[in-house]
Amino acid sequence: MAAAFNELTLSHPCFSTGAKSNKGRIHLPVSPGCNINCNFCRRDINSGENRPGVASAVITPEEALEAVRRAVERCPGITVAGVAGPGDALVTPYALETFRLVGREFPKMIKCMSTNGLLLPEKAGEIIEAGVDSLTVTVNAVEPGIQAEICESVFYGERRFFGREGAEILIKNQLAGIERVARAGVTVKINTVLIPEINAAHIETIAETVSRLGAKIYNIIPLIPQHNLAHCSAPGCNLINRARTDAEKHIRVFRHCQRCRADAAGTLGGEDFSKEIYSRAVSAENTFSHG
Ligand code: CLF
Ligand code: SF4
Repeated sequence: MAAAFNELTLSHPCFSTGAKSNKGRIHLPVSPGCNINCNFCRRDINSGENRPGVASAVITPEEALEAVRRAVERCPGITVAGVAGPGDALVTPYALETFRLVGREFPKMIKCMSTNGLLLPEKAGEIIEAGVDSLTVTVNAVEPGIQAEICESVFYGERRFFGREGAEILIKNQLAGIERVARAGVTVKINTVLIPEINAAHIETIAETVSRLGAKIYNIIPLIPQHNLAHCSAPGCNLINRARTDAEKHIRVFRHCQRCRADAAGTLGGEDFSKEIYSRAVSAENTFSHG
């Protein structure tokens, strides 16, 4: 049985809506590939950048289990084992395999998965069966015209779909998948990358839509302009606050996002000890893609 939302607000650092939680998470970088092309995404394997989509290496589910063992020993406050990239968690079977392994050895550990949601409808049963407690879906638009400006193409059913056609498939699958897993009792969080020139006026519509489908909490991640959206601006505090206020009319809003790497370990904003777990040197360049 997945942990209930109220329980997660006390024990999961990305679900606490009030003061910053003193609980921590370890990200297990087991998911190498992705099936969509977000215009702001620049996945990479390196040690120096502090942002989503980056890990020092991709590891196997067995190595991930070993990483959880080391993390719990190093920091007993680690309550969450998360898979957030560097690619999409549902493209390969490794994330779900990892959760099965972790769940057997650490039954109290919260299992947290992040996905773009393209494969959510067909993988929902497996996600529920693997005991995933919290699922983050990155929804950057619910209007195909807006999504087409954010996501260049979608690879689905052995074909690549571009622009509006791909956006329609992605949105349809995200929304159907969110509803299905939320109904099964999995706590759903939504991430939206806030892009001032593209989706800033659309945040309230996204929040209202996902809340209606059962999502419990919403996280607005400010764009770091890079890759094909390098010409866009990083949102300032006023715009971020306005977007949060718009969203909050419909759904609870999480405000402490650290735009984590895919192999982050520790408490949010606290010391990151992933270098001890994954043997890499960290020099925190703060750039970004998704979360
Ligand atoms: Fe990781 Fe994401 Fe789970 Fe948290 S992060 S998979 S929900 S355990 Fe958290 Fe990091 Fe922000 Fe993500 S601060 S990028 S929202
Ligand atoms: Fe894939 Fe996430 Fe990058 Fe988008 S941001 S292309 S979903 S890895």
